[in-house]
Amino acid sequence: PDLHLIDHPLIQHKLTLMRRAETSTAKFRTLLKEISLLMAYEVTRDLPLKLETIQTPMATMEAPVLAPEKKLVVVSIMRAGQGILDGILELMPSARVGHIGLYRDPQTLRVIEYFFKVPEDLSDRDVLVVDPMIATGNTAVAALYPLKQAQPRSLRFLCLLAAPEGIAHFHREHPDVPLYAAAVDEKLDERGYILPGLGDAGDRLFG
Ligand code: HSX
Repeated sequence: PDLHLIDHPLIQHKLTLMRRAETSTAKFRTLLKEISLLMAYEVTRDLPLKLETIQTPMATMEAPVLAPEKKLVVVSIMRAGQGILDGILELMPSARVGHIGLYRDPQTLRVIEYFFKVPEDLSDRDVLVVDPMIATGNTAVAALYPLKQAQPRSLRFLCLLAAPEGIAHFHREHPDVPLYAAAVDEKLDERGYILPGLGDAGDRLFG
C-alpha cells in the first residue's frame, strides 16, 4: 500500500502538542498550520519544474522554476481541511483551491455530499486532497470518487492522523492514490473516533 509516513521530529513534536487536551484553539490552529507547511514540503517533492533563463547580478543562467501551467490544486474537505489548506497556501500562495463538503447521515451512516466546487478542467493538474483525520475512511473514500471522474494528472491525499481501519478502507477503494500521514494511531472507538487521537479536529480548530 502507498502510505507515506511523514514523521520528521518537528512534526512529531507539534503533533504531540496538538493531541494534548489542554491545548487551546488558537494554539491548535497555529500548530496545524505549521505542521501543514512541513508536510507540504514532503508531499510536493516531485512537482514538475522547468528551466527559465534568468539574470543574477553575476551572470545569465538557466534556473528551475515550478512549471506555471501545472499549478497545484488543493482540495479541502470541509470543514477541518481548512486548517491544512491555510498552511499550504502560505507555502504556495498561487495554488488553486477546491472545496468538498460531506456529512454522515445520522440514520443510514452513509456519506452525503452537500458541496462540491473545484477548479474547472483538472486534466493537466496535480490535485492534493487534505483533511486532518482518516477515521473509518468513509469521508476520504467518498471525496476521491468525484475527483477521479475529473481525471486530474495526479491525485494524492494528505492527512495528519489515520486509524488502521481507515487506511485499510482507503487502500481497498483507492489503491492508486498515495496517502500521506504524520501518524497512524491505534484504533477507532465505538463511535468511530480515533484513539488516542486528538478529538474532533473541526471542533478543536473552530470551537
Ligand atoms: C472528521 O471526520 C474529519 O475531519 C474527517 O472529515 C472525518 C473523518 O472520519 P471518517 O469519515 O474517516 O470516519 O470530521
